[in-house]
Amino acid sequence: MEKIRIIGNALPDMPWQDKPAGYNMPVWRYTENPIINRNPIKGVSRIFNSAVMPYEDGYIGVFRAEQTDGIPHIYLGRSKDAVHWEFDTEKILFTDEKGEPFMPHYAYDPRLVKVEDTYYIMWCQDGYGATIGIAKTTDFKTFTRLENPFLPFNRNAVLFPRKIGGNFVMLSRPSDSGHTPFGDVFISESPDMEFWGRHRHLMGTNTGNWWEGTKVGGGSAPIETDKGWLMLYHGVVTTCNGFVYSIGAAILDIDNPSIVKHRSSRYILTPEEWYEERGFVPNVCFPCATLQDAETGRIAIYYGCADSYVGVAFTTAEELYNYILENDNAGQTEHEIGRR
Ligand code: BMA
Repeated sequence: MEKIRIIGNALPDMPWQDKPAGYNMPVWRYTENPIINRNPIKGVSRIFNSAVMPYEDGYIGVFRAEQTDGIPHIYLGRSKDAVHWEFDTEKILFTDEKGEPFMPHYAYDPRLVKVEDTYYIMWCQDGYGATIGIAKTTDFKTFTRLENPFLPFNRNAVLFPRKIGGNFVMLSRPSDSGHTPFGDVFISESPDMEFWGRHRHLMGTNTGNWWEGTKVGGGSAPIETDKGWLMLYHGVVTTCNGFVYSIGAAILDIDNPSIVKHRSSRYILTPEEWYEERGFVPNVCFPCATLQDAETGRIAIYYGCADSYVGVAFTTAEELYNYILENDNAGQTEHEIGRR
């Protein structure tokens, strides 16, 4: 086994279960999945595609909550153990820089990333079609929306957890305004979280891997390691019965993350359990966050299941890194286009 070290904080009390004996996949599910069931809040039918992180003496999260009027918004949740969650009864109210209400018509698939002392929430919203919204908070009481980073149509914005070369760095997936039958991941930089540029192609669907042949999109915030950024993403294939969303993994160059160093030709998790295969949209595993312990290399993946539930799955940095290396097929085009 090749060694790999997570660069970051220890998180000894994060959720964890050991790999079941004889299990032959690199990621294993929490036995108590799903961790959030239907109708979790009055007026909310389903919570899925949501992001969590450590906060104060526990955990905090931003949750995609499908209201019973059919409109998704982002709700705040808190937890002592990152498994049992208590949710606010009202959606997060975003304001503009002056403190005036500034709500998106709808908001879905949030990610939550801390850079320096500020927490950023990114989501998809309406902006003359699907586009990225972004807000910041330092106290989880006031949430100030920033300028939209990208033009429509775009989804799956994922910020890196630190600046690289002095700039903020964010993944996104240009798309259409419908269910998007295509899509590659791009990477962009900003000196100030307002003006975004140096857009680079990161990874596409041209690998020949059937499970991710339709579209790929960023997932959880990349994890810093001594071997590069460990990136989890979703890969989608179109079957005769619709899309199937699996989870893929790659390693990006630490100083120039537009370079894909290694990418697994095989998914690391695909819909198999009832809560992944059955729901509002069947066959969806959609990663939006991880918790990790730099001491042990343990990783807990938080992923949306069938647009209906939140699930947790476990792995370690070493398991994933070695799986990626064993199955590496980072395409030559990715190396060439990324090398700038
Ligand atoms: C995508 C997004 C996700 C969703 C997925 C499957 O386009 O809307 O929120 O999980 O479709 O329905």
